[in-house]
Amino acid sequence: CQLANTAAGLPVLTIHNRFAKAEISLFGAQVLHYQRHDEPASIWLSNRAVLDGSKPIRGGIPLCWPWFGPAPAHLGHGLPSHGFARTQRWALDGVSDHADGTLVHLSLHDSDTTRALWAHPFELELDVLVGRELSLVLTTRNSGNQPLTYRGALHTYLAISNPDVVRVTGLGPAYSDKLTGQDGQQRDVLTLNGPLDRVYWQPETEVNIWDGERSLKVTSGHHDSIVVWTPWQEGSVALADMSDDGYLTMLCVETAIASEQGVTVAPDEEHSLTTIIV
Ligand code: TA6
Repeated sequence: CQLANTAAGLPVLTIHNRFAKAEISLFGAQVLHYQRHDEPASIWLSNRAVLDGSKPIRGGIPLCWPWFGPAPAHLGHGLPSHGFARTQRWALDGVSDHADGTLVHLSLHDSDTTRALWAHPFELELDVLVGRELSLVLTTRNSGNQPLTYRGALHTYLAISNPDVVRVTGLGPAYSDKLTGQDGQQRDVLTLNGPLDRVYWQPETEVNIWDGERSLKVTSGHHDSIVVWTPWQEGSVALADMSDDGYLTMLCVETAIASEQGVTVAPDEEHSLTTIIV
């Protein structure tokens, strides 16, 4: 593995082992790339992603934490969407080789910067295993003396070949549609034919994304929902860091804690949110 700065100055760890190749940015502890040998990439990165640390990176697996979407109103105004974990510089604590792949350990602790946005003391750890599977474990440890409530997501941008052929199964019936503000029931498999931004509340542990010849599987743990998002054409055009046809090759399937109550972690306790992509 190798740690080097990109041309724009972003510190990126490259892992190349007998299973796969992966890239992880220390800015945001964000997986940017994952590709098993002799297979197309599983993870999508925008060809217009801003890679200089000045804004969140479009694509890969952004870590949304300690809130999902807009900040809860009681925290005040002007806070960044999807929290601040994705725009902090994380520490690289270790890289080790194992029978099933390369394990990368990253961490982020509260600092003056984070406490200005959110008062809680915390220790956040991300373990990424790069093997036949890509596995992420995001552990929230409450290092303060008050209960800590958080929400978040492993906001995975999956690479797809063509949205017209994509079928998603395992999402369960009940969803909230963020575009219409309505709740709905998924009757069948999910197909894509326009912008979609939904929170599925009763997903199965495994969500399968059938993409013509290929399929991807997202296995989640300790979440309360799966979020599915595609901006479609109008959304891609509106995003400066996505090309106008970006929606043709990506679909977000996110292991999330999106409920209003979130997860509350007692002092000295921890909670881990997990996703495995294969
Ligand atoms: O997870 C879906 C979502 O919350 C959408 O509402 C959409 O805005 C997307 O994430 C991207 O958010 P971002 O802040 O990265 O532009």
